[in-house]
Amino acid sequence: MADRHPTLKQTFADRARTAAHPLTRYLFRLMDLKASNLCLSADVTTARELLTLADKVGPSIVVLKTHYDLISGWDYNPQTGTGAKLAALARKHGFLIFEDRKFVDIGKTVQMQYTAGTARIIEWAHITNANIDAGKDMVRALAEAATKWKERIHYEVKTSVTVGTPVSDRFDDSDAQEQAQTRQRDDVDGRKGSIVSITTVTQSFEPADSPRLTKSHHDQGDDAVFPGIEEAPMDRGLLLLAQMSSKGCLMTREYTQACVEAAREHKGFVMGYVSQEALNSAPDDTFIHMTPGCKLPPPGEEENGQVEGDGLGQQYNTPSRLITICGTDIIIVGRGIIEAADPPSEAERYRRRGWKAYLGRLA
Ligand code: BMP
Repeated sequence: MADRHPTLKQTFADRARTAAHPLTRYLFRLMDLKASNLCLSADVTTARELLTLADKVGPSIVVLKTHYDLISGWDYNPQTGTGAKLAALARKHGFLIFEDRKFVDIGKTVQMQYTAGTARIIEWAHITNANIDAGKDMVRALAEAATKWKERIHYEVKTSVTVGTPVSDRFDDSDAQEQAQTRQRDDVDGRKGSIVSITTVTQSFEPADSPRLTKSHHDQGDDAVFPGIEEAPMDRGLLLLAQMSSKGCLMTREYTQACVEAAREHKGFVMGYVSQEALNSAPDDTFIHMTPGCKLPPPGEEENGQVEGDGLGQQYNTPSRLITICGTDIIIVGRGIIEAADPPSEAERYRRRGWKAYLGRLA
């Protein structure tokens, strides 16, 4: 861990003022507002379970992490499907959606996987992540795809097919040349042109988290917006998978360092890391860290006790260790919450422990 980096002693409210990425600034504000540094890894198997869990646990979390490809019955409709419904729940409860897609491929392929295909991840997930084993150009590729997407969602494609004399107030400056040509033709003919046809094709692209989309979920009561903060900005963010929690992970120090360099090169898109420790080391590093492999011993037992792995390579640390010693900002918890008898109250237990550890770190 980058010992004594100033961000380790800063409040989330302070970091909300200094973080480079707009979505990170928003997330820190959300954390401060909800007194939560908890991300739920919603690794359930059906869309129905996912939406129910998100609704029930939503009040305790600031990030909901998905693996859309392990969900059966995922509805791909961009307006009314599972992504749009999750986006509505995210607005209602005040959390961001993080699709744990771990992109790793050449730039062109990851662009397509991110923005197109069946899932259109960029439409509903505020955050996604990448393994940069393929080289850091793919981070630039994803950043460019996100920029294009953001431009496109406010963009209206207008195709105007005109013959004759256009009515001037229907056209903007870009049509001035065409109008001039029409006037020239009028002069040559010595007679007035007439409008034969004006066809305007308007295609609107609506973001999945547009307030207007919530209208389709009125029947579910999910059109509310979490009080105390505005809706999340339209920016999309990337986390770099810099270190993993699994036993025998092959990510070397050099690989992790390459992630740090790629993050610094793309501050406008990279929010931070999925890592096992804080990686901010340069004075102006303002990245956020999210850490999986987190579990509490059962209620009543010592929090700092050892928690066994899952027998399939997953290793666990307690919230206290990850936040206080390793310096992470957000703990990612899956089975620790999902498999509890009462997931919402177990999520609250994790939220309280996580927040206490954060306050302890500040002190
Ligand atoms: P659980 O808390 O149930 O072990 O789940 C951890 C979640 O975090 C899983 O979704 C897994 O894919 C993810 N994850 C991880 O466990 N370790 C990593 O290093 C990176 C991950 O994304």
